[in-house]
Amino acid sequence: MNELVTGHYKVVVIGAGFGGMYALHRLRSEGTETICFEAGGGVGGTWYWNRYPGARVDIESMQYSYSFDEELQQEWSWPENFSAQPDIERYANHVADRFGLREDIVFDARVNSMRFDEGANIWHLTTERGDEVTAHYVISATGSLDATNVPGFPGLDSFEGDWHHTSQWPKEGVSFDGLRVGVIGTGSSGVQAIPEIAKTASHLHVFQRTPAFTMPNNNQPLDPDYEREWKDTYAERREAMRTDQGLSMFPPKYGAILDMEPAVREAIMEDLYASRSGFNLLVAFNDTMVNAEANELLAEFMRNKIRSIVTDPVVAEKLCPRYAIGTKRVCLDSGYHATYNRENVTLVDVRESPIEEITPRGVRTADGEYELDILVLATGFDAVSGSLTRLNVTGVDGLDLRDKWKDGATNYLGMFVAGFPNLFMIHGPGSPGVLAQMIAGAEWQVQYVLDVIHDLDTRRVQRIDTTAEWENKWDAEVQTAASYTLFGGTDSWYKGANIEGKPKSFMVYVGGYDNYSRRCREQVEADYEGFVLSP
Ligand code: N01
Repeated sequence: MNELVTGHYKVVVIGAGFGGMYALHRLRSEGTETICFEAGGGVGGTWYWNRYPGARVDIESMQYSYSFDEELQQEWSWPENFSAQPDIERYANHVADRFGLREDIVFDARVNSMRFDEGANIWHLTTERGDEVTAHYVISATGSLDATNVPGFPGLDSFEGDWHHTSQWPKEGVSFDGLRVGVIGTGSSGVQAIPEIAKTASHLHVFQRTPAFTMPNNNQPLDPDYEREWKDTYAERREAMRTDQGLSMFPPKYGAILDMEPAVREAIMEDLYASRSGFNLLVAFNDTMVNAEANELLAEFMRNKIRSIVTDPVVAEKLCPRYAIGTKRVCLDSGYHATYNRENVTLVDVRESPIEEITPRGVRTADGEYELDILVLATGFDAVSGSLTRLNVTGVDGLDLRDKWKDGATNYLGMFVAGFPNLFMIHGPGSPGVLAQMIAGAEWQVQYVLDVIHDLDTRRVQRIDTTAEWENKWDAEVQTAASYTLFGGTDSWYKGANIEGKPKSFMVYVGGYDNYSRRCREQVEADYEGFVLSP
C-alpha cells in the first residue's frame, strides 16, 4: 500500500512482525476495520531487520512457527533445525501472501506519534511518512528488541569507514573481503556474526566488554523423518507447548544437579551439550536457575568447554563469563569460540582497556588505536520498553509514556498501562515475552486481547484502563517471581541495565507462561478486577 492513509479504524496494529501479522490476520478474519503500520519495507519484524551474517533462530523451527493454521504448518517445510534469517523472512512473507495480509499493511510507515483523545476515547496516530488515522484500539506489536542501541562512543561520526549496527543491516549485504573489521559487542548477535565475518576479513578485532555463555546449536538439515513425526502430531505437540512454562518443548528435566554424583551430572551435561540444542542443557536441571551453587556447576562445565576449545589459555580465560549462567541471555552459536583460534582474529578486552573513542581510522581503547576499515556494532537494544517509548505516546492528561516510565515500565499484566487506555501491548514489559517462545506467546496474547475486545463490545464499554495501584500489584508479582531465581543478581538488558540512565527494574515475568496466562484470565473473570471500564 503506497498512498497515504487517513480515516478511522476500530483497531490499528503497529508492527508486521509475527505478533502483528497474527493480530492483523485475526482482525481481518473477523471483518474488523483494521490497518497495520510497519516501519520496515517488508514483514517479519525482528527477522526483517536483523539480517547480519549468521543470524539464526535459537529455538527449533518446528516450534518457532505459527500454530494457528493446520494447513500452514503442514505445508511449510523448514530446511534446517534452526533456521537462518533468510528462511524465517521467507516464511513471514509466505504467511503474509497466503493470508492476503499485505492488503492491510502500510510499509515504510514508522509510527511517530500516538495521542489519546479523552473526550472521544480514540487514539490519533501519525507516521513519519504522513499517514494520519484514528483508532478505537491500538495493538502495539512493536517487538521487544526493536529499539537499536548505538552507544554514544565519542567520534563515531568521524569514522572514515562504514559502520553498521547488526539490527539495521543493509539489505544488499556487506562484504568483509580482505578488510580490517572491528566488532563491538559479544551478545547473541555478535556471537553469531563473528564466526561468519572472520571467514573473509583480513583481520577481525572483537571488542568484548562482557563474555557470553554460548551453547553449540549443533544445527543440521531438518531430518524428513523428524519433520514427519512433528507434522503427524502437531496438534498434541502445540498443546504441550502451550502448557509449558516457556511455551516450548524440551526433554524432561533430570532433577536437581546438586543431588547428583559428579560422574552422573558430568555424563548428563556432556550428553546435552552434544544434543540437538545446547539450550537443553540450560533447562535440564530444576535448580540451576534458582541456586547459585547449582548454577556454578553448570557455568564451570561451560567454562571448561571454552578452555578445551580455545588454544591460547589467556584468551580462553578472557572468554569465560563470571556471572551466573542464564541470567544474561544465553547464546546459541556455530563455532564461536573456535573462531579465536584463527590467526586473523584478536580479542580485545574493553573491560580491561575501555573504548575511549572512535577515531577516523578505527577504535581507540586505553591500550592504543586499532586501525579498521569497517566497524560492526553488535551493541544490542533498548530492550522491551524502548520500542514503545520511541513512538512518542501521549495518554490521558497529556502524560508522555517516557515520563510515565521514567522510574520503570509499570504496567498491568504485561499488556495494559494506566493512563493509556485502549492500548494493548504484545510482549510488553511485565509479560513473559522474551523468556518464552515468542510466536506462541504472541498467539496467546492476541487471542486474549481479541477476547477482551469482544467482551467490551458486548458490555458496550468504550474504554478500558487500569490503575497505578494494580500496576504496583502486578509489578510485585513480576519482581517476586524473579526473586526466586538468580536473574536479579546480574546486570542485563532484562532489567534495563545496558542503557545508560534507564531505570533498573526486571521487566520480564518469569513465573511461567502457565501461571501468567492463568493470572490474565483470572483478572478478567473476576469482573475485570484491576481494570477501569468506562461506558
Ligand atoms: O545484544 P546484547 P544482542 N562498549 O545486549 C556490548 C536476541 N537475539 O543484539 O554485556 C562495549 O545481548 C554488551 O556488553 P555488556 C536475544 O534475546 C537472539 O547481541 O553490556 N560493549 C554486549 O556484549 C539477545 O539477548 C538471537 O557488557 C558494549 C553486546 O554489546 C538479544 O536479541 C540472535 C557497549 C550487546 O549484547 C540482544 O542480543 C541475536 C559499549 N558501550 C539476538 N554497549 C538468536 O539467536 C553494549 N556493549 C535468536
